[in-house]
Amino acid sequence: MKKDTRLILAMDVTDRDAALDIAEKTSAYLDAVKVGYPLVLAAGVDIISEMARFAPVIADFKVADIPNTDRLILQQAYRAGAAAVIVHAFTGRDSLEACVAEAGKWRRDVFAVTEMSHPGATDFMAGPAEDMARMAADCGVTGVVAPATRPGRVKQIRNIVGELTIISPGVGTQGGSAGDTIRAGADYVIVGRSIYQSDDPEAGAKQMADEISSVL
Ligand code: NUP
Repeated sequence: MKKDTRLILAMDVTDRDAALDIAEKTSAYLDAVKVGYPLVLAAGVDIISEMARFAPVIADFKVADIPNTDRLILQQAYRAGAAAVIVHAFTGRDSLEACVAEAGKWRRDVFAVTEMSHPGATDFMAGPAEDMARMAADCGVTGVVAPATRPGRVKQIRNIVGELTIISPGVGTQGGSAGDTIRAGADYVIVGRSIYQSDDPEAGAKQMADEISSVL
């Protein structure tokens, strides 16, 4: 994944043509586009290769199963053209190792979720998040997902994962700031609604990319 604008667009748009149109218009400002269940369930798995014409695709499937099922899911995501897949870390070491092994076979990336960005993440996930980050780094993931809504936590997770890539959702609509998140140690911010729901997604993406570059 290139490290240019450090902006990843979360494309949770459920209309295939609208999603492709927004991807085309914003691609100059994106290092990657993230697709998840909303778009893939609406448009079919081929949307991954269609999106990949505009930017590398991160498949946000938050994979959380036994090792064999995880492996089969990652295989399908990579076969469909995903450059990276997001998986959960809470399922434990054997599941995560299976994901890392599958990613290695395809020479693609895999990111593990540590602590999520929404308020409910503090109910259960925040407690073991640092242990999950440590385990994920030890298993050999490409990087981790850490919450832009809590830059202090991004900083703590950065201290644990060293040079690994941190991608951070929660900027914009969820309340996080792109500048604060990058300053806290994230490599990329993930932004969805505040770009794709704006009247001018291209201008929104440019503005976000400019905000990021102003703190680099
Ligand atoms: O902790 C997470 N928080 C989060 O928002 C992990 C995620 N993968 N996401 C995803 O990032 C979420 O599912 C959505 O696709 C995107 C954020 O979108 P938005 O809040 O900017 O619209």
